[in-house]
Amino acid sequence: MRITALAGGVGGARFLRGLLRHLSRTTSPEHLEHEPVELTVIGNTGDDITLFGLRVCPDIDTLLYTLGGGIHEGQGWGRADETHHLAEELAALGATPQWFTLGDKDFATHVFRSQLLGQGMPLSAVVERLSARWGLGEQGVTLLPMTDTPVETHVVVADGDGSRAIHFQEWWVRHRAELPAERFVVAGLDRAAPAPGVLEAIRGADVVLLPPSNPVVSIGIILGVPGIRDALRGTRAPVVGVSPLVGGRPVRGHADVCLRTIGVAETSEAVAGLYADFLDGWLVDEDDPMRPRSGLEVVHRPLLMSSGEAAADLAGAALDTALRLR
Ligand code: GDP
Ligand code: FO1
Ligand code: CA
Repeated sequence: MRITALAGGVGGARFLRGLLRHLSRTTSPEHLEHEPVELTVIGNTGDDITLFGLRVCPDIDTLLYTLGGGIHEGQGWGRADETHHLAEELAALGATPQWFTLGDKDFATHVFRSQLLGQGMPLSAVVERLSARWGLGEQGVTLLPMTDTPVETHVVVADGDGSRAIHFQEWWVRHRAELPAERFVVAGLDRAAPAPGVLEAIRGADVVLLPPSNPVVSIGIILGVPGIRDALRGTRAPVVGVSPLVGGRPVRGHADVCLRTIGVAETSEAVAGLYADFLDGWLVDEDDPMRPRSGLEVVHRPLLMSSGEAAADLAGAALDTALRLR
């Protein structure tokens, strides 16, 4: 069975780790339900940023570290058991920025990636090398960046009488999304080509899953890569998503601010509306007021991934919904 998922960082990674956990428990000898699964993950690269001359891909790295067992569980991003000698020395030198924390082990990823990119290797090939480091292949997982074209999400913020654009990470991390945002501008997106294998993974999938990733700056950016949305509309696979909102609020992060910025209500129903042209099934929280509608199966489930088991249950419910709709 070929499963394809679109994913941002922490929400996407925890859901997909839950999916792998669900699959391993249902393919144990006593539950031989599923045929072997090939999971292809299409990761957001709009969050990418160049810092200290190094290319940093936060969402891709969060996926690698989470699925590979090296993530800092408390933060949800970065490496477990980190030290910060390099960042401390950079700060002592007066290097900027100092609002983005990079640990020593994490730095090694960025040095390696930047070295290979500098030699002319496309990002997708670099991600393949990093995936080998984290044992993704052994788990049946192929991680693809949405595109090899450098793309960067910027936020246009009010500034006195005018406005200026800052990098998404500066808005999100430094300003905690508290600087009033006018709009998002994604540099390079209109000319970006899907990375090799991306469209094939959507068109050839048996099931497509949308984890509860940020609908604006994670999933929304992936959908903006020319060709990806059309592939989702055209695939024969059922497309099933999970709402990132519980009680009208994101479980973590600032998806509510992102939705307000693009003029979309902070409800699961409105988020489903962003995917209306290809979405077949939608998981919302048990207490969510959203009701079934024609053309969309709405499934109420506990939506909090409060443990590995809860994440596996949620991913299992999304997969079962998709298999029912096949
Ligand atoms: P990011 O790139 O690190 O921001 O991660 P994603 O874009 O993949 O996911 C962020 C979204 O995941 C946020 O909008 C959260 O509301 C959502 N999220 C995080 N944890 C949970 C959870 O346990 N359940 C659900 N339903 N959504 C979650
Ligand atoms: N998020 C933060 O809130 N503060 C940080 O200092 C920070 C550093 C960081 C370093 C590497 C990495 O892969 C991710 C990092 N993140 C940090 C997470 C992050 O970039 C954002 O949460 C997401 O991109 C927002 O979607
Ligand atoms: Ca992100």
